[in-house]
Amino acid sequence: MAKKTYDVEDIKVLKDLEAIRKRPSMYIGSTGHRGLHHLIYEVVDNSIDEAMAGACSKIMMAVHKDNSVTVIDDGRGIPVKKMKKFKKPAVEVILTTLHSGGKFSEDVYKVSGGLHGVGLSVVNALSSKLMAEIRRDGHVFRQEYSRGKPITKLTKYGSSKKHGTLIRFWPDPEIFEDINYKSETVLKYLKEMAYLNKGLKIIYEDQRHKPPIVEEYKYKGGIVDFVKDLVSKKDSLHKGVMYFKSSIDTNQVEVAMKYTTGYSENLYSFANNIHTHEGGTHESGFKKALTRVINDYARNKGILKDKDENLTGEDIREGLVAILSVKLREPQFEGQTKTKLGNSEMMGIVESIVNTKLSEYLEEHPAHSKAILNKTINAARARDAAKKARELTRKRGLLQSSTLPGKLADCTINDPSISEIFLVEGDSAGGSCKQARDRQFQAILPLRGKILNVEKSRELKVLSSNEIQAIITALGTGIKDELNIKNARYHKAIILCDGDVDGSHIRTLLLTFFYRYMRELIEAGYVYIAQPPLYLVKKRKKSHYVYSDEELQQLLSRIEKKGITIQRYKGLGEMNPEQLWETTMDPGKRVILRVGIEDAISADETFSTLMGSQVEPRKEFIQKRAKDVRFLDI
Ligand code: 0RA
Repeated sequence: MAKKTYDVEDIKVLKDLEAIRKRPSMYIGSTGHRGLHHLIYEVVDNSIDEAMAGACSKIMMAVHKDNSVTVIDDGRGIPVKKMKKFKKPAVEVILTTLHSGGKFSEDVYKVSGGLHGVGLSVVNALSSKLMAEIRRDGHVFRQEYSRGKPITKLTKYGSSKKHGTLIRFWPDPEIFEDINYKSETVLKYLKEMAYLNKGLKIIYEDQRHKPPIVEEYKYKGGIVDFVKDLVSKKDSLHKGVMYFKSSIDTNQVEVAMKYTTGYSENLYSFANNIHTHEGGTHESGFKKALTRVINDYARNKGILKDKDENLTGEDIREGLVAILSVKLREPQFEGQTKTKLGNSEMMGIVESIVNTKLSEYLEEHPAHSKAILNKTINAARARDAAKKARELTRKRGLLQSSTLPGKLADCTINDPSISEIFLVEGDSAGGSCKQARDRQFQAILPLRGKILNVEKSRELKVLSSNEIQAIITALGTGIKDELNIKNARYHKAIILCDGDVDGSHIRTLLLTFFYRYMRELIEAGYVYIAQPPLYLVKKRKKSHYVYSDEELQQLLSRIEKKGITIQRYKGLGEMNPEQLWETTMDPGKRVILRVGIEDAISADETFSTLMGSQVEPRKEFIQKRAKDVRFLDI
């Protein structure tokens, strides 16, 4: 009888393993960049669970030279006792059975549901090798696996008074398209975890660099520090950070928020430390309460009169930076990327807590309240004006394609699917492009200087900018809710800027505009970035275009350097029309990058940091990213 149970359990393990390796995306979302990083999140989430249970104060992680990853925590250590049912140590069961982690502990809050919480067995199955080392019950234990199967027994090594878990895994190149971890992605996640778990120390070491990149995060202020960080590049509307924390039964709600003088809304919500990108019930509850409290306050103080309409949620959230973090026992995650909280009870819970706490705050801080109300009322007026302006422009047909902008050199063919438009930095480069193009299917729209930063301006101002009107009209789709992709006049909108820092700034301004006003265009895959060459290398009669610094280094190391000349193109204007055609516009030879939103959220965050109102952080970002073309394929 006992033997039979053993077989059944063993078969289940093999089945789980096969299922995970056959369809990895079902468990980790993808086998690309996101899926690869998900392995780290999965392991660290387990350590975070220990921290939430009050059993862990420090997490260390390292990315090694071979892209293997070690995560060490000082938690209780994965249990090692033999389990009767499985005839195996608990750790082996946890590392080889789907969704088994939760069953071993009574901890109240668990990262579970959604893509997070699929369990360590998924990481194990998708790793060419995995090593677990556990300190608990006075000993050190170790076991090794390959592609999910144990290759050693759990072995006791000497004694130790410490407790904790070490997991090292080697992501399987048979599964992942690319096994290179990206420090930036990992650090962003670790920093977020440190903010959400007040006082938890998280140390990161990237050993692929010489010397290694080391970062350490620990925040005494928790999400208050998070908000301070988010507003550090922006201008504040009031002093301090509004903060409150409260619970109903076992449901915890924590909020930190602050208003900036800007116009965008940045609300980040979390449930059991999982970033709920798609929002959900907790976010709805927060928004409802915020709208109600501000309106009530405005009426009580006589700022809104009986005849006045209520302020809208959108007006009230203008310039707001907020972190909403909830903890609940059995979170349910829904939505396309499983990042939308579904527990219906959370709506009322968050609403009621925010109602009470925020009203108290406003009463206690009249100066802040006044500043917030002023801003909100201005936002309402601007929204009203924008609506009227939009109606007017619509009436005049400005946002439709009836009157094409004067600067546009349109193509002659009338088939959008093979037509393209180049949005070109500067009038002079625009002129060269007009001469160089194939006028049958290539249209040129020159743009003067820097276009408006849409992150820093309200809609009314954005829509009254000439350059932006020209873009909208030329593309023909309309914007925002009224965008109709079927009306696109070109299926390729190609951004063409200089290869310098200014050029990359203009390119980002354009992308921000597309992201905020014409997102569907990006989603449809209609937005592209042109790649003009950076250098022209000549040797005797042969010339060679070079598109990046790395390529130049490679070329120079290959060829005899005597008798060569290198010309660096500072701007598009330095190329004559033939060169421009040959290198950048000829569909037979050019390379263009399609701008995709694989992850709309990281794009949003990228644009928010980039477009904040203080100049310095922005510069730093651009220079760091300027050469990294792949980032544009967000
Ligand atoms: C199951 C039960 C307990 C802890 C863990 C798993 C655990 C897993 C990981 C993964 C990385 N670090 C970890 N730390 C702990 C509870 C153990 C107990 O009650 O003693």
